[in-house]
Amino acid sequence: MLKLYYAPGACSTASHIGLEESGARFEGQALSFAKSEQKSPEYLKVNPRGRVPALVTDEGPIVENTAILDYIASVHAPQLMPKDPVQRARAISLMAWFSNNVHPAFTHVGRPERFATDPAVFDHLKATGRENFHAALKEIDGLLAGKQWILGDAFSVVDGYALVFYGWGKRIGLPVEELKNYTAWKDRMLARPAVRRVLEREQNVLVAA
Ligand SMILES: N[C@@H](CCC(=O)N[C@@H](CS)C(=O)NCC(=O)O)C(=O)O
Repeated sequence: MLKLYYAPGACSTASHIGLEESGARFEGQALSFAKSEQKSPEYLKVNPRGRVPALVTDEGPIVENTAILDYIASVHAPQLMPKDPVQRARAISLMAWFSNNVHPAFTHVGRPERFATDPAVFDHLKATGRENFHAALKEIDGLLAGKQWILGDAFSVVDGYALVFYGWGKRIGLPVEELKNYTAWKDRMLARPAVRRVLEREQNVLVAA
């Protein structure tokens, strides 16, 4: 059976939602960052980089949300990725941007020490990261204009990935409610039973009382 390693509220929520939406049977294993479980010798055997998510398959682990989500769709739920090669490339392109730009912008806010050794510049890195992250959320809001789901009419694994950033924006106090398309789409996401199950399991900020 598939086993997903995740940390509640982390970017691994993207893969968690993709799996839950796919209907595939899987075991979820939550790791605690507070206890540094992602750096435990056992977990480093699964992902030597000490990051989540990791999806363990019969053929070994797969890491990186983009790869995990494409794998989930190709093996368990083809309806969750476009079939047309150009549309599929655009879906992967969007996930690559999430992973390479949007996520690292947020990392500057929480972990500036990853980007500079001089503590004197940490506040500057945090402020720049916050600005860049907010700009990315606005870009996602624009991408959602006139669309039901992030790729258009069909829900896909990319939607779960986009939800992570809305929650992170809320967590750091950005005015996410001002992003009208993103907020209306977030409400459509929360109306999906599989998405809700994952957010409740992870006690995500988007469903917290
Ligand atoms: N590009 C990777 C990012 C993985 C990543 O950085 N995960 C973070 C959580 S959002 C993590 O595991 N952090 C633990 C740590 O930095 O110690 C992906 O999309 O899977």
